[in-house]
Amino acid sequence: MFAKVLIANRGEIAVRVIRACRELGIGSVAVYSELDRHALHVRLADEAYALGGHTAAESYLNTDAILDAIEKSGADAVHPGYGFFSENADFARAITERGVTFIGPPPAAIEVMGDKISARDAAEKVGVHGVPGSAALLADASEVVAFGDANGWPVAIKAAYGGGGRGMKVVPRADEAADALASAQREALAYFGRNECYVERYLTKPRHIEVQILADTHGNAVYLGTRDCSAQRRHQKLIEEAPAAGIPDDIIRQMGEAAVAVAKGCDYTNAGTVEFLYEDEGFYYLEMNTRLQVEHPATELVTGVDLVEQQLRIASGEPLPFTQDAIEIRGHSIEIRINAEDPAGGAFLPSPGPITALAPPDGFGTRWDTGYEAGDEISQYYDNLVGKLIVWGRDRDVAINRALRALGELKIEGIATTIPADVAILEHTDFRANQHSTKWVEEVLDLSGVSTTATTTVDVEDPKIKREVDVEVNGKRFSVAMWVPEAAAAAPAASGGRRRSAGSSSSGGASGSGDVTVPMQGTIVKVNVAVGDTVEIGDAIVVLEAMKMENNVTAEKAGTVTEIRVAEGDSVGGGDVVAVIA
Ligand code: MV4
Repeated sequence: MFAKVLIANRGEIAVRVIRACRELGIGSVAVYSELDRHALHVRLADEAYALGGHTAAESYLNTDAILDAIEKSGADAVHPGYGFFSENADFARAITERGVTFIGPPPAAIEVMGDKISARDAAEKVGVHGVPGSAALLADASEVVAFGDANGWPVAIKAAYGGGGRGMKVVPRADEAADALASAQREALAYFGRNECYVERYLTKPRHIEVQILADTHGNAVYLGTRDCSAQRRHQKLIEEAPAAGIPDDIIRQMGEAAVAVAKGCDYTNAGTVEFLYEDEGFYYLEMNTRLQVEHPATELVTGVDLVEQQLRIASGEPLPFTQDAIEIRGHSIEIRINAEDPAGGAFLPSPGPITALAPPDGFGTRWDTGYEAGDEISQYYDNLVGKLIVWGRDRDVAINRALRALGELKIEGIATTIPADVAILEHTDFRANQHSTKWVEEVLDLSGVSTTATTTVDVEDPKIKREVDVEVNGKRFSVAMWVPEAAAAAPAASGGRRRSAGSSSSGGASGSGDVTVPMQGTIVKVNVAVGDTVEIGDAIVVLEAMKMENNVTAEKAGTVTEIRVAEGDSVGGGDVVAVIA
């Protein structure tokens, strides 16, 4: 087993890995950006090293700074968490070359699954199929028409080299095929640099089901049941559950065996997830995620398997301690993601800022995974996941009731959160009846009037709080405890300039800023408006892709668009003004 693991990540997942290391007697090494100097993962780790920088690119994605921290700490393995370097084969190779273990799959497996065409081929090779479609790339719209006439409408045109949610066009009828193909090819070229597209049947009410797998370096691989992640909007998951409910046992077994076959087919090791679409007792391979996922605790609660412990054991060469027949799914779990976003009637406006109060829920079957405590700040520069509430119940109804009970206890002040939207989903009869699909949150769930107003109460008495003051010696952090007035402790970092994004704080006001700013660095993938357009509060002005997710950047003010400062494909930094509304 490793002596010391460096966690190349931040927030709740860094905390999750540090805890697993501690339980196994492994030393933990945190790394941190300027903004995270006092973050919970830094406070909990045995050692911590500064990366410098504010944005993800300057810190957690700075290969040289991370390699330097590995060297200084003497860590013998690196856990990448999710996001950042977790699916970066070059990073995995770079550390492996230095004799340090990457706690994840082999780089070659990351590469196979990182490309949509090779990932599909890898699954086909072992008899696991995607949605039925034409194998060939499309040369002409007549091929779309022929496919639809032969297999039924609607059909979906997808970008061959695409990924995420982009580039898919739904074609309801033959006479829309030509326009749809042209549009899909244009988008594919703009997003992915290649215009090749293919066609497949369009599933109108699919569920997003994923299978967790573990594979060791001795040729053993198992599946640990399913998760249903259908409750999502714009490809951001809101609530996940395990197991996926209402799927016949024999189909669950077939999906599990298919997932294991895909993993074995690409010589996969460590933890991974195979994603499927499920409709009418059919399941169709989508892709494989070659990392530990945000929603992994849902699986842990119904299997009793500590997935991070198994990741560490597998990476250090141990064989899996159980076989497939020993894995039993007990009861039901639900994970609720709590993000620093105001649901704002469905707009989901980012709400970074200091957390002034945080009281986590507790009780039977209740788990709270977070990277923050009261007094910490949610930065606009990183993913705004505040924490995950994961509950277990003996069945799905019990778990839903427990989730609602625990959400009622959870108190978060200072920032707006997605809790009201999570409650709206859990309370909805469609969700309770397991009638929802991947389109349900966006097309059926009514979030009008659902919003949190950010509470910005500051304690007037200004009590003294414990504050750790850091000293860095050669970039290594040492901390000293001090009792200081809260206001001083909460003072923001001096540098940085643009600190607050529009759309983040002053929630709900009728006269928000006319400057439309992006909340974090990323790429503009869509500009929805033109100069002269009239917009309402909450209208999506541009779509920003950041950390593999698409985010609507919305108007804070109603009026006329007088300026657009970006084009599709532009890179932007957190706080940049992308449009002006007068
Ligand atoms: C589909 C589909 C229906 N039919 N393919 C969207 C993202 C991409 N990775 C796959 N996606 C879909 N492909 C066919 N033939 C519906 C979706 C889809 C979806 C899939 C998974 C999770 C959420 C989704 C939300 C909307 C659409």
